[in-house]
Parts: sequence; structure tokens; C-alpha cells
Amino acid sequence: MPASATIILCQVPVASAVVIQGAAKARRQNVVLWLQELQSDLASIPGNRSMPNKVVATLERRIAGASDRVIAISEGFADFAAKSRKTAETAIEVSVDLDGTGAVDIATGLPFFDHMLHQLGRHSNIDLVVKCDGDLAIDAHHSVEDTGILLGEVLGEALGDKAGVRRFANSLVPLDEALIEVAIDLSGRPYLHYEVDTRGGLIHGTPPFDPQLMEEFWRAVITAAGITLHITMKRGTNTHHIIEASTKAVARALRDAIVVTGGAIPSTKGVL
Ligand SMILES: [Mn+2]
Repeated sequence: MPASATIILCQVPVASAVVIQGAAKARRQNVVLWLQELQSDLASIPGNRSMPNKVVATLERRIAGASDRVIAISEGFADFAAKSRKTAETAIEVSVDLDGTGAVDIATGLPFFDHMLHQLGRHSNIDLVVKCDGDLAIDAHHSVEDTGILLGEVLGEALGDKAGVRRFANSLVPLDEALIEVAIDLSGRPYLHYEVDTRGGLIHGTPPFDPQLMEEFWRAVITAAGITLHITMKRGTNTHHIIEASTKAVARALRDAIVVTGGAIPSTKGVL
């Protein structure tokens, strides 16, 4: 092994290794890859055809930011995860690409919820696919909560060991008269503080949307992802504005928290 080698411990599809070695060579870096065949080839996941390029881009980012010569990258190193979940109440598919551009493909059968998930993807720069076929005839509750659970699981998987992420972030987002403050910590511990007044009632649409469901949504997301999230309404009267500003504020804070700024896991415990 060359003395100046950067050792990368990661799970990587074998097909991607050639591309990674080529990129490293072009950068005059000696990279030793420890390869482990993935259970399922990530490149076979729909919408993830650029996998080898994404692996290279992510590894280069991690290499550039790392102070260590040994970079351990476990699950989620490619910032991409996808999952599906089927129960008697809902059938859902979710994928996220944390290193995205905010491209979204959303269909939940709930136009206002779609509108919010659009905002979440767009303002966090996370590429987000959400498809939900739920028992809306009963209530939107199952669809919204189950989407939150799966989104949280996928987010947690894509974040992986969180090596190099900024971890803490906050935001203050107005929408006309509404003003929402959000603080986030990718702590590994689920905690939600939700201080949002939705007494303005239903958001009119077809079907109408009960704004109380957004508390259930965020609780499901943070519980599954292991995130500490504080959402505090500073002021506001229009429920659409309040809920939309809340979603944008979470998106902005999430965007800043997941930014990769180094190579180490940002915790004195060494694990998040
Ligand atoms: Mn709106």
C-alpha cells in the first residue's frame, strides 16, 4: 500500500469501484477501497441510475473534507435511500437523495399535503419521491402519518453514520403575516417540540386538509429518523400560511443541517 494512500472503508457496489478508482487516479490520489458487495445493487433502484457518479461525487466530497487518512463510510454514504411500506391502510414508496437539487415527484392523493412535500423537497435541496395510496375515505390521518414514518426511515438511512454533517441548524421563515422558527439537531434522539396554533381550522381544498395532521407528520418523521426538532410559531393567523411557513422553515434548517462540512462524526461520543 502506498504511504500516502487514503483508505476508504465503505460498502460500495463492485461495479462502481472502477469508476471511483478512475476518478481518484485523475485527482492523483492513491485510494484503497475496501469493497463489500451490497445486498442489492443500488444501481438497480429506479431513479438511481447515476449511482456510480453519485458514489464518486460523494466520496470526493468526503475525501476533500476529511482530516483523517482513514475515512469510514458505512450505509448511506451515497446520500440516497429508497423504501416502500404496505399495510392494510396505506401503500407508500419514498426515496430521498440528500445531495440533490430539490427535484420532487409527489402524489399522495392529498393536494395540500403534496403542496407541503413539494416545499419540503424544494427548500431542502433534497430530491424527494413520495407516492402514497391510502385509505382517504376514512381520513387522511393514516396517509399523512405513514408517509412521515417512511420518510423518516429513508432520511435516517440516507444520513447513515452522519460523518461530516453540520448536524445543528436553525431557520426563521416568514410567509406574509406568519413567522415560524425552527431548530434542528441530527442527534439520533427523537424529540419534537411543536408550538403551532392551527385553530384557524381546515385548509379548504378537495379534499380539505386538517392542519393538525402536520404535527403527526413531523412526529412520525423525527421519531423514525432520530431527529430533535423544534417548530415554534412566532406569529400568524392564516392556517395555510402558518403550515406552509412551518414546512419551509423545517426544509431550510434540514438543508443546512445535512451539509457535509468535514469527515468526522460531529459528536464527542463518536456516534450519533
Ligand atoms: Mn401555499
